[in-house]
Amino acid sequence: MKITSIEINVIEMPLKDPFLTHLGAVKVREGIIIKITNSDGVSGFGEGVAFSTPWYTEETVKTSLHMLTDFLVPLLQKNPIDHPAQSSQLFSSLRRNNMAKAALETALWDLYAKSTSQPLSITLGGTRSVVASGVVVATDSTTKALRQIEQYLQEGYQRIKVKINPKLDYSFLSDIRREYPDLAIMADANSAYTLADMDQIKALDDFNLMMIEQPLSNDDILEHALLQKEIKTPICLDESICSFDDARKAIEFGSCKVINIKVGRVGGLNEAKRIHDYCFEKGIPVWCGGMIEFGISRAHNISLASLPGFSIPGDISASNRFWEEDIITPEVNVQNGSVAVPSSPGIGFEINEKRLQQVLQWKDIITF
Ligand code: OSB
Ligand code: MG
Repeated sequence: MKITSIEINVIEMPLKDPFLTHLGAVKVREGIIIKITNSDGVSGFGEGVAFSTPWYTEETVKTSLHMLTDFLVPLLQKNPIDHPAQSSQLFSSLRRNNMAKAALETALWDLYAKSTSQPLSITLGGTRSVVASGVVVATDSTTKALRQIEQYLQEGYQRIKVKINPKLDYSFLSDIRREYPDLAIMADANSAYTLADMDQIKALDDFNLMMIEQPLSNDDILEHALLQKEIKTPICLDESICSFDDARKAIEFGSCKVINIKVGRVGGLNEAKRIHDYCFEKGIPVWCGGMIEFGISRAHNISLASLPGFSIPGDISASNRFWEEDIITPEVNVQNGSVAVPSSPGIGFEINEKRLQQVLQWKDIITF
């Protein structure tokens, strides 16, 4: 892979509606779009999914830029690679900063797939031509949640995830269950509970949830195992799983029955695939998590979710779930509850240059 330049773009776009969790509201999304070009003039794209503030993980847009410009890009300049998997090896000499690493690594995968004229899904070992779509409702109002669920079901989404916390759980979920007795619902707590809330969490077994996502601390594996022994609802881990080893330990300890794989959180597609392969072998279902992302990360998620172990609809929603206009063309669309996996080389979507320029805040080009 003879790299000639790496372009780093910082963009910013307002969400159509604020995204509310117990940790705060996201109203405007900043993000990083990476473009890596090779000596044949082929470009691969990646997206940095850290937020402006460290509310979900410790990374931010600024820490990502620091890691990219001061460490990760220089590592690639000094160490030419032949395959994207070698970049995860290279980046492992730097601790964590997984979203910054994934921004570059995913761009290398797109570039590699394009330079071998293969769809990224095939390069990764994908087997599906469509992936099932799910969507997230993130509001603290039951009325709004019911209205949004109705709209999303009309749009065809196959499952709904709702954000919960100790002040918004039992009666919120029973109102939703009453309206939709058969709906595939999962609840995401984003670490809002502790083991002291055991009885309150146990009560949620009443709602036949597909799973409860990350009820306990963001960095915990042990206490989730204690909790899983006490509740019927399967636990899904999100924040706690930042690497293959985290996934292996969580499964060995019985801390979860499902894993949400996010490419950014685990440092790239190579690690995401390793986690997928391990879970597939162990019979642990996985699904692809969302990050309120723009089209580039959305596209990488679609290719990843085409792997056989992604047996549960992920946070794979249409571009119009969050954005008036996305930065890719065509936009991601949901049809009959699914998104088509592209069959053209790489991620299978082009950059919408006009839209990118409209939302661009800052840009740097590093030549090799
Ligand atoms: O906890 O899964 C989460 C969005 C941003 C940060 C964390 C989470 C989320 C979501 C996914 O819930 C929303 C989406 O992009 O579909
Ligand atoms: Mg989550």
